[in-house]
Amino acid sequence: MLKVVLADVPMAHLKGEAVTESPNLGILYIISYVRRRLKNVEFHYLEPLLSLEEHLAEVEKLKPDVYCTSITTQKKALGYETIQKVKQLVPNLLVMAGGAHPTVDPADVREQAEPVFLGLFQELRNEKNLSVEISRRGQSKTLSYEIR
Ligand code: B12
Repeated sequence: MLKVVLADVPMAHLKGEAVTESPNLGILYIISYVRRRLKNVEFHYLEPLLSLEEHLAEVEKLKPDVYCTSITTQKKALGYETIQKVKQLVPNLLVMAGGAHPTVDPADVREQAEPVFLGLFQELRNEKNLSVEISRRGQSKTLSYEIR
């Protein structure tokens, strides 16, 4: 059985606002579409009402094979932070990002993903610090990561 988590960005701090008051329609569409066509896939939906800590605790408990997240541009910083923490928790996890932000700015999402992958390889070689130079739309910058 393939275990798949589809997640909203955890936004417990926005309790009471529209964004935490209903489940993500895009994610529910995906689940109902796939469910009707594929057997042996178990879906778990993580709602926006969870705090980051609750969200991570669910991922740790479920230990999914695939973690999918839906991100808008406005929530991308929290989305990326969540993905990084999820990756640290379950290192072999396949992560997919979709929704409004990856649709309008896929390069930005790739820019976040590539160092994460490189970080995992570096970690395998027991290196403690990682510095990556990224070039995008003619501008370059250096990102530094401490491997924990
Ligand atoms: C309804 C709606 C809301 C509702 C959401 C209701 C709900 N619970 O689902 C509410 C009012 C809560 C809301 C809140 C917000 N929204 Co809104 N919202 C919309 C709206 C009008 C429709 C979205 C929708 O339901 N579409 C139907 C579903 C089926 O499609 P979908 O969500 O796009 O999902 C599909 C794909 O994106 C993809 N997909 C989605 N997630 C994933 C994940 C993976 C892994 C994969 C592979 C694919 C995938 O597959 C889905 C099925 O086909 C859109 C505009 C639009 N016309 O799309 C704006 C829009 C998405 N919202 C937007 C914004 C800015 C916000 C807020 C930041 C507003 C705010 N200041 O609080 C918040 C943030 C929400 C968040 N989760 O971060 C922007 C996003 C812009 C951007 N660049 O990211 C949009 C595009 C409007 C706009 N033009 O500005 N929103």
